[in-house]
Amino acid sequence: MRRFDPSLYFITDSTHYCEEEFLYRVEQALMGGATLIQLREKERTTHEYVELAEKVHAIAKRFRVPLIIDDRVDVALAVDAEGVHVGASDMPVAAARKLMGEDKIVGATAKTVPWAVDAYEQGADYLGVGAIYPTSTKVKTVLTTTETLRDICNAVPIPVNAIGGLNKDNIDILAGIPIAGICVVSAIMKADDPKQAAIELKSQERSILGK
Ligand code: TZP
Ligand code: MG
Repeated sequence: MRRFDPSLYFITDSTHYCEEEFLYRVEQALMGGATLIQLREKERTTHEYVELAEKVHAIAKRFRVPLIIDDRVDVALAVDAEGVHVGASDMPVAAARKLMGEDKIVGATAKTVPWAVDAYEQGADYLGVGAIYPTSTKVKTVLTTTETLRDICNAVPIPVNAIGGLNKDNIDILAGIPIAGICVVSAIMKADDPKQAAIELKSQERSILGK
């Protein structure tokens, strides 16, 4: 069975960091208590993606945190990552599941209830729903209301995470919505102290969401 804790899902963005600084930030985020990590690379060659994934995987394993690879089933399989995350323009969830097998984590993006139900029925293990707030992270996305987020949580039996512009000072908007956790990029990646940022996010999440 694919077991994982989605409560503080840290999604990386290596843009603007040299590899040493990037890997240091990844390690700090995990030290601060990130429970799941996604390597998200849009600009790298396949060769570079695999090499970086191997390095991130080695760090994540030390913390026993599952590594999810964004978009690329081939990269996930190449490094034996714990999972893959697919969006609307990536491989369909059912195809990703078929290739990844039953023991790996397959996550999907969903912005509507029908889309969420479809992803669940195709075999998704969790959903990322957003953007809740505008985001400065390089992404093609539209805003999702908290009403839709709540409806999606109630429509599928798998963990649903909120994503998009979330930080410790604004996640109170999620209070009372039965999400499983939050996904953040900038709030950790761009923090002066990524470890402290993760610690504070977790503590804020605990007080607001009871997670
Ligand atoms: N999908 C929807 S919003 C987003 C993704 C990948 C980016 C979230 O980044 P940030 O920096 O936490 O707003
Ligand atoms: Mg994608």
